Amino acid sequence: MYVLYGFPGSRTTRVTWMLEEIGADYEFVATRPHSKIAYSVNPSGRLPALKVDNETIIDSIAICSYLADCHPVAGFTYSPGTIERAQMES
Ligand SMILES: N[C@@H](CCC(=O)N[C@@H](CS)C(=O)NCC(=O)O)C(=O)O
Repeated sequence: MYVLYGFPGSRTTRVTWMLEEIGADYEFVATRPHSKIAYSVNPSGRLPALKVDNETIIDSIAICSYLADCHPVAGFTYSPGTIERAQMES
């Protein structure tokens, strides 16, 4: 299960949208940047952050790319090493 840390009306929405689109099971922890909770998942206190098991991913685009790779059936990315992947990231 994923745990998303962030707040509505911010870059967190990119990740919320992605999680909903791929149909992932996730918990949402609503918190503001630089809160005690925010610093517990990111030393810079910035959000969003996604906890995956005991690891944390920061940066909304890095998180969405990771989710797209982990859920290929959802069709949000192409396989690494393909021309389509390179063109998508261009
Ligand atoms: N590139 C990061 C930027 C993260 C970011 O700056 N988030 C804002 C909220 S939308 C924040 O935490 N601001 C507080 C700060 O910059 O100190 C991402 O896309 O997740």
